[in-house]
Amino acid sequence: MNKSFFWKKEKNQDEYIWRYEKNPIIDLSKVDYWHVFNSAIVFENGIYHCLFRVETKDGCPRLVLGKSLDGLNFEFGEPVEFRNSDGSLFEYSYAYDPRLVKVEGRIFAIFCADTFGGPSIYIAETKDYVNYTVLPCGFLPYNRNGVLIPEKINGKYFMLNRPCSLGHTESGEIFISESEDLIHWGNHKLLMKKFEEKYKNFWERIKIGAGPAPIKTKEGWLLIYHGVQGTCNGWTYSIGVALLDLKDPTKLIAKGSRYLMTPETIYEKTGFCANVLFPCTALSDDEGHITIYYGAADTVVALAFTQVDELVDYIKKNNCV
Ligand code: M1P
Repeated sequence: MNKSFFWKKEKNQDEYIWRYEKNPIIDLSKVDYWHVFNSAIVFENGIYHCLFRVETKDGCPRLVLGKSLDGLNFEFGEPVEFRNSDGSLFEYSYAYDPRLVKVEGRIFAIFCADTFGGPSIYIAETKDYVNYTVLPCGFLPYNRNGVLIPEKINGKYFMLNRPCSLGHTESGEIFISESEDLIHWGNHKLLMKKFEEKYKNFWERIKIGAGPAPIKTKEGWLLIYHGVQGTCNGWTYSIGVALLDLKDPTKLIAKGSRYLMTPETIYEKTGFCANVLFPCTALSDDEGHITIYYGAADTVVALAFTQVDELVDYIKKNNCV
């Protein structure tokens, strides 16, 4: 029998999403990194394969390999040595916020890296979760929060992305772009807006960005994303959910006007960058269980559990589309 990924039903009656009681799952005193947070994980044949977003002790964002048998205790490997298709070393200044997505049997890491003085979206293919070959860059700078829809639709790949500015982007909304070869991207469309006065969704007033690969459900592609609100003490990153049309993911069909989860615990409210929830992974199965791995306060990795039905119900009750 196939082992299932780690998921726990420990919710209170009125909760749509519930945190793992032993969060955070990474003990920074046991790793040689400053922080380990917004990370990508895939569960395959009983093994969790991971690309950790770390900050080294000189403050540089890097992607590091990781592996686990229980989804909680991870073995850290080496920093990823990305290669170009001719075998040469892929040179970049920094890399962060990975997502791992399988599309028709091929495995892709989508991440943000800087090769020309600012961030853009890169795609790298792997067959073993260790060796990664980077495709030619298909997105102009500056762009972040790239994630693929995990299926080709009408022969095309679709990438959610968030054009941005060079620094700590002051504003941003989610676009969707299409490609036949993962290299040439076009037909860019604005998919999802942030705050709109008529909906009073102030929690996402500053900017939004796609999270993990959308999950296929009967109701549509379930998109978990982050939304940012400005305060006197800086920005607060919360988690929201939306549904995209199954046959045409460029169509937003529903979106929650309220956040699903906002920083509440000590490990979310304090850290290197306080009040940040940043989901990069959502494992899901045929029974509708969902385990989200999210970065907390740009410092550690934490887990939250939910179910497809809960999220669809939540979106429908709070829909603002
Ligand atoms: O510090 C909070 C987050 O800021 C950026 O996210 P975004 O581009 O959506 O604003 C990223 O640097 C992210 O890694 C970080 O967690």
